[in-house]
Amino acid sequence: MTTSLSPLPQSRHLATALPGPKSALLHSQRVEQVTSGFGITLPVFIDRADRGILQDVDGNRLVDFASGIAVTSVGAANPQVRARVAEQLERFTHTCFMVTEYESFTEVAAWLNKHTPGDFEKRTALFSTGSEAVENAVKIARAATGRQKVLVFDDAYHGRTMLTMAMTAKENPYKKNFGPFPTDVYRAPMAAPLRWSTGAHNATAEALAGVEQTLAEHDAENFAAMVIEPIQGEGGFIVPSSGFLTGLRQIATRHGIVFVIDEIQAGMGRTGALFASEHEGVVGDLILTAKALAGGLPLSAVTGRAELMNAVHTGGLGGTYAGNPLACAAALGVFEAFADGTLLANARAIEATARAALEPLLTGTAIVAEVRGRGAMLAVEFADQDTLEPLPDLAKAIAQRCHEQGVLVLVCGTYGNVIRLLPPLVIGEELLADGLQVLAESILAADREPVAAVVV
Ligand code: PLZ
Repeated sequence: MTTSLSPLPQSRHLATALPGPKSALLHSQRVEQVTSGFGITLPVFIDRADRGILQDVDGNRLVDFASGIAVTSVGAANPQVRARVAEQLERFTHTCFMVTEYESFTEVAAWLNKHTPGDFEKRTALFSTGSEAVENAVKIARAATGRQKVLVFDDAYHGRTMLTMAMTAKENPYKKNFGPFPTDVYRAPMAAPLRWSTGAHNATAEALAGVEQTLAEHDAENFAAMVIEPIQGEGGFIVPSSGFLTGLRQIATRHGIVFVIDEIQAGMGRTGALFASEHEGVVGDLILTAKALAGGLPLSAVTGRAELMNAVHTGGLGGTYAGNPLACAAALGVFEAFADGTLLANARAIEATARAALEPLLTGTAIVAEVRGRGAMLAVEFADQDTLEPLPDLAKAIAQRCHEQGVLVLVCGTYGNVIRLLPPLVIGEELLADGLQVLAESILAADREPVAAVVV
């Protein structure tokens, strides 16, 4: 390793107001050069990142409750990842796995085949982005079954490519103006307990009945794949009510539909188990990983039953950068980081600390409708506690208060009224507590003051 950077202090520090002058200048240059089609959560430019801290070009140190949207779970400068990538960088950057081979591709596949749920023979295909993994899972399911249709769920998020936009539920910003979309995508109810119209206790049974009905209406025997997130990400960190995932598994089996679990956001240790589907003991025929898989380098995977994965004609899967050697090296570093179980324990400890800080707000305020999630994938939903009317402006104002104080949080949810927490699993206890305190105080302040007074 050639780097001589010292570790970043793990404390929040504001050298300037946010954004600082250097960030403001860089942002104005960005506006001149970069498409306005990309949004921005917080317009600060990052100079370095380490464990729970993002340090910007003005010397501000922010608490990272985003992990680049659930990517840098092992830290954005993880030593094992850096060492593996640096070593690979010296040897070669790319050959294209479809042209000549390298061992790390097989090693990543072997790890995924071994560690993903399911006691059957598996094969893995590597790609670069999460959307690509979703698209390829549908290709594989279609080739294996000879069927066309795809079942997805309310509030789902699966990506921004044409097919995955069709599979994603939320119109604005993801789909608006971008149609027409591929056909043969159908949507069924998701067992989301908080807003289930007849009460949370009915969600599993009624949502499963809705799934059966959707399948029946469109000829169940022509569905190739059913694709579900074990905990929904962009849709609002919705944990399906107990029994829903196992019920879906049974329905898929009954109709010969390939059951695809999209663990792109919830997987790779985020929830305190390697895969979120483990909490429900449910096994997919195909399982999708990306994001945290390679600790910040672009890598995604479809892993699943060998007979499905091998049903595609040779040459039918691939991509120039699919399973790029630097990304595979990074993934091997991530696997090393997870090997002793500490990071999974950290995820569970983060949940305990965050719940202790945030659950009192359920009774202490009138605006927190739910604190939910698993492990280090946690969210606070803002809604009127009596009517459940979503409060998106309030969520944004609270996020903004956090940002002004140097705590980076992300908003999500179909109604845009959910603040989600995705800290790196290597965040220190003190920093976590500090960030949570800022969030809790921002929520209390917003509860006391009208939204208009909060937005600066
Ligand atoms: N499936 C469950 O969460 C990506 C999207 C951010 P890509 N989520 C973050 C944004 O606004 O673009 C995601 C996901 C689930 C698929 C994807 C898609 O992964 O790597 O962004 O293509």
